Amino acid sequence: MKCQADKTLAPSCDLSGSATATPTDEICDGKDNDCDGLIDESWDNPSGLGLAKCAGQECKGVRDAVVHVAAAGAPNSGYYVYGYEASRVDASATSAGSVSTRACSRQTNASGTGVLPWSSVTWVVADAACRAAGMRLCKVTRANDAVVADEWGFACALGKNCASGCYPYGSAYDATLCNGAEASRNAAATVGSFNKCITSGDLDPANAGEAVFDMSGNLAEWTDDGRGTLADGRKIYTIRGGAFDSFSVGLGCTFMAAALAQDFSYPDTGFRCCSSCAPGLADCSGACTNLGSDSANCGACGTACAAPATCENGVCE
Ligand SMILES: [Ca+2]
Ligand SMILES: [Ca+2]
Ligand SMILES: [Ca+2]
Repeated sequence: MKCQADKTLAPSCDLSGSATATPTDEICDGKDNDCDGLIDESWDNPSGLGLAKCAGQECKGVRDAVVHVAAAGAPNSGYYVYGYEASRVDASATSAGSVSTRACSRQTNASGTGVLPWSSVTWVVADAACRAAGMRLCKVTRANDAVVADEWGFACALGKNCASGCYPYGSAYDATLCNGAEASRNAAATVGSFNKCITSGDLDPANAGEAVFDMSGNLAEWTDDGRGTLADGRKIYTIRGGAFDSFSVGLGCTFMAAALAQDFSYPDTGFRCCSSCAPGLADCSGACTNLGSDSANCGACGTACAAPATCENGVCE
C-alpha cells in the first residue's frame, strides 16, 4: 500500500502500486500519513489488519509532544502534560489555523515552521479537542473548594517556593522570559518561541531536562477545574497562567482567580491537554485503552460497538 504523491488529497491512498510516496507514522497535520483511511488518529495501526507498514512495522499514531510528570515522592504526579500550548492541525507561524478536529502539541509543523497556538477557544471546544487527541484537559481536584490536586499547577510550580507566588522558571518574576504584557508583544507568539519560558523543576527523574513551555503568558489556558454553575446552566472553569496581556500576578503558577464561563473565548484564551495514559493509549475517565481495538471505546471514549461488530482500527465493523 502506498500513498498518493499528492497527500493533500488525503485520506485517499493509491492501491494500484503506481504511487511514489510511502506511508509514514501519523503526524498531527490534517492528513492521513499512514494511509489507513483515518486522519490524525492517536492510536497505532493494530497488527493483523493488513494496514500500511512503516519500515516493516505497523505505523504509529500521532505522538503529541508531552512531558511525563513523575516527580519523586509526589503523590499527585504520574501523568502526562502537553509540552506546548495546544495548536490546530493546520497552524503555521502566521496563522493559528481553522481546523478544529483535534489538538496538537508540537513546536513546528510538517513544513518546519513554528506554529501559533489555538486561540479564541472556548472551554467546550478545548475539552473536545483534547478528547479527540485521546487526552483531556488538565485536572484540578477540590474538596469544599480547597485544592487537593492540581495537574497544571503542579508541573508549573515544582521545585519553586510558591508561598508568595512563583513562575515556571523560578520563584521571582522576570518580565523578560515569557510573553506577558510587559513583553509588549500584545499578541500570542509561536509556541515555545520564548525559549526560556520553561518549567525549571525536574518533572521526571527518568527524563531529566524535559520542560513544559509557555505555562506563564502567551495564551491563558483552560483547565478541567469546575468552579460552579451559572443560573442558566453554563459551567465555570479556571483558566491558568495568564496571557500576552497579563501582568505579573496573573502570570503565576498558583493564580487561580481567573474563572470564566464554558462558552467564553477571547484572543488570549488557549489550552493544553493532559492525560493519565502513555502516548498511544487514550485516557477514558482514567482507564487507559487502545481506541483502535477496544470495542467499548472504539475511535473515541464511550463509543461502543454493537455486537457482532468489533472495533477494527477505531471503526466498528
Ligand atoms: Ca491515518
Ligand atoms: Ca496526519
Ligand atoms: Ca500559556
